[in-house]
Amino acid sequence: MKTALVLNGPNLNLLGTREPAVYGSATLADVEQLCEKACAAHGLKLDFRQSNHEGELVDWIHEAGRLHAAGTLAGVIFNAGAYTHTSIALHDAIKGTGITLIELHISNVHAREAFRHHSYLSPAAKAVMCGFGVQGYPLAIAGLAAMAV
Ligand code: CA2
Repeated sequence: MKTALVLNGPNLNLLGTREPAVYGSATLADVEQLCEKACAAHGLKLDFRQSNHEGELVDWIHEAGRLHAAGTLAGVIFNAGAYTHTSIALHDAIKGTGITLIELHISNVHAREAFRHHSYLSPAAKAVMCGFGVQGYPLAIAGLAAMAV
């Protein structure tokens, strides 16, 4: 059984506690449950993580690269939060790993402030999903499963 690695970046631990008009009322624990259910439906094993630290996210992408090389990774779903718009380090980490990575955003970043319209991750991602609320996570897992066949 291959692993779907779901990575969440800075401040996503606050999900459900503030800004419900933008991000909804589900907590990150609720999102993990949605992902568990979707992975079970698609025969994948879930590894779900969150970090507020750019370097830790870089380390996790490197780890995903090793799992990919070992043939045990289905892919990565990555909500990098605000690092999406700032991090060349995350771009560099993804590039060249060969992993299937889906960039995900809960909100429609293109309908928000101009500084959210540019992503350093999109050029290194296989696919990009945004604006589906937290339902984007199980939808992205279904997409990952469909790409794997
Ligand atoms: O829409 C998304 O998922 C974002 O990746 C969320 C990031 C934001 O910087 C991106 O532009 C779009 C922010 C994550 C912070 O999440 C919070 C959730 C609830 C309360 C406070 C922050």
